[in-house]
Amino acid sequence: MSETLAADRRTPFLSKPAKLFIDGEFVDAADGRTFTTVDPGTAKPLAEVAEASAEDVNRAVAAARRALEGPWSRLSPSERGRMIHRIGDLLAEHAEEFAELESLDNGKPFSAALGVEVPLAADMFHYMAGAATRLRGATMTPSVPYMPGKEFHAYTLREPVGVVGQIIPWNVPLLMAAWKLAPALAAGNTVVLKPAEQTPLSALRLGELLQEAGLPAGVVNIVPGFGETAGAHLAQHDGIDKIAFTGSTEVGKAIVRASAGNLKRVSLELGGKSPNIIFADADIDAAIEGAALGAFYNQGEVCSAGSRLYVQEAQFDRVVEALASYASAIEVGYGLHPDSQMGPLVSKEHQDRVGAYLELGQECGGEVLAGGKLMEGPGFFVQPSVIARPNTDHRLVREEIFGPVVTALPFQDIDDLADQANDTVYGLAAGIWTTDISKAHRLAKRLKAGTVHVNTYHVFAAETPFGGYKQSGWGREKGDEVLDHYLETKSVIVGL
Ligand code: TXE
Repeated sequence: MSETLAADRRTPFLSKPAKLFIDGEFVDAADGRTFTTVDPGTAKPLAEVAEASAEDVNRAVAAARRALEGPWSRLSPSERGRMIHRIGDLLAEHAEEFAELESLDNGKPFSAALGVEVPLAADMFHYMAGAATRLRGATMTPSVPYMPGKEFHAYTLREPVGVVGQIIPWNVPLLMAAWKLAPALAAGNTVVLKPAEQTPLSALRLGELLQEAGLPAGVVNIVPGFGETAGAHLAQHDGIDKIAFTGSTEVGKAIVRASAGNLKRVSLELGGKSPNIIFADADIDAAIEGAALGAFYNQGEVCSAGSRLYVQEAQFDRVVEALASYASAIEVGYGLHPDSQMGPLVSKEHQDRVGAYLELGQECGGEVLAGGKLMEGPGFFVQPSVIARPNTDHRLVREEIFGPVVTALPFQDIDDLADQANDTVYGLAAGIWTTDISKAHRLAKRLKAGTVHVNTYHVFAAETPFGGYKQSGWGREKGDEVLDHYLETKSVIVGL
């Protein structure tokens, strides 16, 4: 696990102080405080970052309010759309630099950031640029029974919700920023964005690109800081009209409580424990690849990870043995090392959390077929792990682990499977592998999940709405649905 990429090849962004981005300027925290982020591949300090306090959040909210009522509201939708498109272009132009920052800050392989996440982030801005000019209301001819003989014409206006607070996690930091910012801007809102304390760097570098794209000062403000301070203050702030959150279900519930003060609008994208289901009639080799991708992409630190694998009994042994071999062959290493296929987990704290789950592997009633242990440091590495036939009510099967750990269970038929697959408090995603089209569609309908993949997994295109049933959240990100979270509807009724 040698560390590569010499310091002199690193982005110059890392040699500058990482400051808050408020009202179009990079500034120190009001109280001068900073915090240290850690490179999870080496456990060494990576950057010193200004730490937003409540006072800084207040400044950011005030700047966003001024921008909302100022030049931003006077731009035409097409001018706004062009700026958003330009952000996508700039991201694509700086793809390598962003991939490097993501890898250093989060630990993920550079190749995944460069090949998957930065392009998806750029795409999200490109897609939403078009949405800015497609925000449409409707027209109606109301019938009013208590005003006989009167005629009316009515129409709806779609207007920005206002000042939006956005709180994002550390697993795919840049993409989460893009999923949040692009629709909010397309709909004409202004934003205060709080990146996760573990991974603030790509959002701050994105702040520079926002300036370069010509976004007026205060339209987007970026306030790195901690959840209990900056995040909690944003969630309860009376100056915030809407809060969008991605993170744990537990904190999602805290956001709902905190938002009650001014009844701000809330959208939540929370945890998951998604079933990936392989029928005996599937293209088994493709399904094994899909099971591995679903379980191990991004070290398993994906809310929609296919962390519960269900395989029809006749193919169970073949699939889990192949998956175990796949897991054992994964090259786990430093994110910037060209051979690395899986990086470290994001932090020591998270490695300990996943390690505690792995210890349960011995007492879950099943068999650990691959991995099952933490790896030697200094970084926060974990073995990709496959656990076959655990007890179905064991914590390993029921709780979100958010690491490279998959449980595999057999099933007999579609009825037994649908019940097992839906037996969870979550409902974010699912996968179905079969060559029987009717079975795929029938099951897709029965699964209680916001995204169902058929003969594929982890497709995150900008067009498809993403979000959860049950405790996986409220509302949808991406697609056209996300715009509803960022727009109010006003009915205008005219007596003729
Ligand atoms: O998440 P948190 P953590 C799940 C996953 C993981 C677990 C814990 O299971 O193991 O959550 O991770 C901010 N008010 N997911 O503790 O705390 C915080 O600063 C306002 C799933 O890192 O939810 C960060 O910006 N904000 C998930 C963001 O919330 C608060 C992605 C997420 O952190 C806050 C991440 C508060 N009181 C973890 N407390 C997914 N759905 O993708 C924290 N934050």
